[in-house]
Amino acid sequence: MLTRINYVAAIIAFFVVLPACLAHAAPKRPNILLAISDDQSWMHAGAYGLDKSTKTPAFDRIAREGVRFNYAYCAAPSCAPSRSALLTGRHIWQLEEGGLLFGALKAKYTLVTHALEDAGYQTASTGKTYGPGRYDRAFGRPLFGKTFNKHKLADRRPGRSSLDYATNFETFFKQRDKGKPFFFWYGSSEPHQLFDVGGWQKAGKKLEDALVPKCLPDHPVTRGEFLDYGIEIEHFDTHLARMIAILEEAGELDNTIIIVTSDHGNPMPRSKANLYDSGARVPLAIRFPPKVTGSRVVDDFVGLWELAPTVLELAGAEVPKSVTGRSLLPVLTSKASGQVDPKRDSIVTAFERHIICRRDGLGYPMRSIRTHKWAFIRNYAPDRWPAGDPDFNSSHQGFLGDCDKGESKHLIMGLAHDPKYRGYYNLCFGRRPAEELYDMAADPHQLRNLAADPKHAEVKEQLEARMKAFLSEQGDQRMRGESPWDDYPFTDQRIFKHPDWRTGGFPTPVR
Ligand SMILES: [Ca+2]
Repeated sequence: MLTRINYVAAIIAFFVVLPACLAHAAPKRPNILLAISDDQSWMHAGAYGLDKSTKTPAFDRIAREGVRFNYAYCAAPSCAPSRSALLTGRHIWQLEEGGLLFGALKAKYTLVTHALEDAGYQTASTGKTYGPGRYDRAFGRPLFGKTFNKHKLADRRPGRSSLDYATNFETFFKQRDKGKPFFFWYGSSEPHQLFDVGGWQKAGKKLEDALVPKCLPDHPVTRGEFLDYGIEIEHFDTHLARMIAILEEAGELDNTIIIVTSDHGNPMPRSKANLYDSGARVPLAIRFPPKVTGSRVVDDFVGLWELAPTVLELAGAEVPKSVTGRSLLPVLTSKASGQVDPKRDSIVTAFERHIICRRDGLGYPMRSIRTHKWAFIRNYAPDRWPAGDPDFNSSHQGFLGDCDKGESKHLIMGLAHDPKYRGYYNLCFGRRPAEELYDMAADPHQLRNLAADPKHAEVKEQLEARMKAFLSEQGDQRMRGESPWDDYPFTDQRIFKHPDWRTGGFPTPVR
């Protein structure tokens, strides 16, 4: 009897256990799902515990089961530059025209998608990818192997994309080559302006729950706009939840690296197209158990351009020579929370040119260094207007065109003559000194510039020296006194259709 049991056990071991062990010895390469919203500040993802009105259960799950980054930053707070940096693993000053909105993504900088394809991955996308800007034909292949944008939503809302992102992902998932790992890019057009104005009432949201940055007046209009904005973030999150469910049902969830983030901060005044935290700091959560231990919150400074080398390393693909960003792999595979790598105690961000909103199409050049305690910003052309010349109608975005059209912007512009609100107009749209220094612990909304205070002269000098050393090492032309960005053409001719130079009638800010 015993012999017979041993005989059966041996057969089971040979035909069942051994093949399973062999399969384990050569693990499947992971899939990658990158979910990127458009214009979402970090503070509007639920897991950060700051915004009571915006519910993001899918992001929160990825954060809970993965790593949530408290200090994640985009390369530049503008759609195309942030995305080109993410796709190439480079800073914006290392991308020529690729560092600008309406710029150009050049083929000499290898894209993470192409490097993954060369390593045997299939790549696909739904929604917004790189743009607005020109994609170089010299790449010789599309940005993604396949694009899935066929499925549309039945109930389209104002200011919202018609795409049914999750169904498009499902279509890809069913059609994919099961013999190859995939990289799928889910790029929502939300919560980019415009919104369904007043939609918060129908959604049952409450004005008192809105989270409004302190650079904006506390007013029913700004509160309402941030609630409407939150509904767009929830839309992004709902589709992410459906994608997670598709992966889970197919048993592919734990074999998929899920990254959730946004290209930069909110599109209201003094955020997008600014290097303040509300413009440059983004939500970021990464889930990939068991290689990435979950339930961790990390305080290291990380940049979206560092996702390219990270993803390539996790996929076992070669990191192209053109990548300059450092991989996040050591932080991800560490089991620690808080400050994991002591060297990641600061980050440098940059900005050059957004839309045409100043005479001669000039940009607003800035560099910033952020530590846990301080933020320093160098404005290289303080004689220019940060949101655009006040009397120049960009037509694309109206007056003060580096700030997107929207309810808060129009409130502040409309009340510019009111002494109660004039300070907000100046704060959002007025000229700024060449140097800005903020104590981030005491003043997280960056409202009190300490740069001229002699008490802080030493810390300011130290921060700028550190920033300059990094920029010099990373080949920033501005450190050599060069500024090619104002001479690069705007590659999208649509924005020239209605050049409209006229006086706006808005007061000139006093600063
Ligand atoms: Ca954007």
